[in-house]
Amino acid sequence: MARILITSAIPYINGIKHLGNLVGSQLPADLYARYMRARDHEVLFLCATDEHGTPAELAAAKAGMPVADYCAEMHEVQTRLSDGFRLSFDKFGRSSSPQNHLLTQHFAGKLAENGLISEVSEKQMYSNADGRFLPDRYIEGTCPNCGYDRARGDQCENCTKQLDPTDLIEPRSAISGSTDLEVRETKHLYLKQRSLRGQLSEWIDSKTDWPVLTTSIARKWLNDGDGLQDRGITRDLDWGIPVKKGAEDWPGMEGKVFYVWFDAPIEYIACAKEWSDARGAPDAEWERWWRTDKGADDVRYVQFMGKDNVPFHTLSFPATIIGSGEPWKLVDYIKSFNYLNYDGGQFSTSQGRGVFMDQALSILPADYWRWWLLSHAPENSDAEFTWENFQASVNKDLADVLGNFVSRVTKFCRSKFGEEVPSGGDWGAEEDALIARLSEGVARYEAAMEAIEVRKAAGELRAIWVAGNEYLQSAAPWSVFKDDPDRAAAQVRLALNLIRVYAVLSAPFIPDAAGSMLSAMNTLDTDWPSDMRAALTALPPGHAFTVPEVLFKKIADEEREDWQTGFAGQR
Ligand code: B3M
Ligand code: ZN
Repeated sequence: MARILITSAIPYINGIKHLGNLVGSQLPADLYARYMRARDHEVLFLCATDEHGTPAELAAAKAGMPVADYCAEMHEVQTRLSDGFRLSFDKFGRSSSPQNHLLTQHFAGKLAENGLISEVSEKQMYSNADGRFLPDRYIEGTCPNCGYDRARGDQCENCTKQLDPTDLIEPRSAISGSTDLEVRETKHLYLKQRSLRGQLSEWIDSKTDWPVLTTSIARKWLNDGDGLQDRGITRDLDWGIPVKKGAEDWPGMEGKVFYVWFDAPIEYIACAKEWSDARGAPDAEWERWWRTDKGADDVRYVQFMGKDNVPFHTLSFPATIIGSGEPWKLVDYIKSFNYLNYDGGQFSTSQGRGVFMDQALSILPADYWRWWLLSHAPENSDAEFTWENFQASVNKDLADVLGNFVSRVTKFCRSKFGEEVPSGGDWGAEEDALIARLSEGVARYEAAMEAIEVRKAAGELRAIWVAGNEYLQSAAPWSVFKDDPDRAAAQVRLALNLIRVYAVLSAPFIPDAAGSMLSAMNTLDTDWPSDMRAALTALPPGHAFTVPEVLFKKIADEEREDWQTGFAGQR
């Protein structure tokens, strides 16, 4: 039995996530966590909301709420939706937690002690009307390049030119619209990542088994242009983790907070402490997952994220960990994803384009979405959600293949033998062939899951479902029954047992349907079918079962068309 620490990138607090966000980190992380638990490994699966930075401030302002209240409310909303999608986090924490405040300040203190922090004076726009410094994207004005009058201080959206706020003609505050701006001196902390370049590069080079998507992004940032840059880790904002050196004040840093990307990954650690603190457990509980001097050297740590988050996880966060000089666990494997597009364009939170988590659950149960998203995960390239494809997969894979198998077998048995596993008859060559095929299929499924090849795993699982259907079709107990009821009983006995096996194998993808299958089969036996022949005798003759409700209903054309038009506009 191994110990596996799993984290998903922590979603921003500013609103409900869309299905593209979900499939890029949380959902595949959940698949892996559920699979590893099913294989009897000890798993700690963590996620949280990412609550600091300008997006949180802006969203709170838009909602007309104090930012702390806004975050508390949105954390509840996101918790409810993760539960709805059956994301099986051991802890869904908050980057604004007291645990993260202390730990982030602790890391900053250690980095400073190790000479890895420099203080840099910068000139930044200050808004007298707003009484605050304005981050680049809070400043708007006219683009000097194309004349667009709503260019932002970091970039012109119209001509894509990268800008400095001082380039803008007639700059104004994006918060109040005030033009009463002045340039003021302000001091910020920089993490000297450049001096860690050698160590980071060696570490990345040692990761020969990582997906190319992950390592190519890391190498690009290590080697491109001037290479790894030192990175500003503080901001002039109100909301965030106050800049301190461990428990001590940091002279000159009063009123400043850490940059959101500095504290967000540290939340992976703080979240483990939130998890053990919530149960009143001692620190040793979470430290055995995170401190290599306290047992975490046997932990395998796997992170899940979208490709845009890779630089922060391959360079910035490791720089924090390595630079601290303390024995914290470094990630062992990073699984990253491309983007999921929506019906000929991109999913977009700001434009409300696509299907969002709350909307998805309001039209269909979680398993339908889980199955489609995971079986179409954007692994080797970007993928696209279309309603036609969604309808086709649900109807074919879930309703026609898996659902139909369960319903045919249980109904047939009820009508001929009653609602218990029938006795009599023997298995022959056909069953031997099926058992061999299933065993090979399960071996391939396991290999894909171990390698976190999500689409491939879905394909192998589907093939295992198909094998059962094909067996049933050719064994045809409904015809055999007339001349040889004993033989039909042996076939049905196998098929009923196969429902339990399907529930166990499918649970990581479709946990609710798996639960319904197990309860219809009236069993709590979730043993992994490592020996297929034995697994197919787990429910003995005489074992009672019930015919379940329809597991998956088909999506009708009219329904699909309604959703298609309903979701065409903005949210
Ligand atoms: N919140 C970005 C995102 O949700 C960011 C991830 C943080 S992971 C430490 O894509
Ligand atoms: Zn422009």
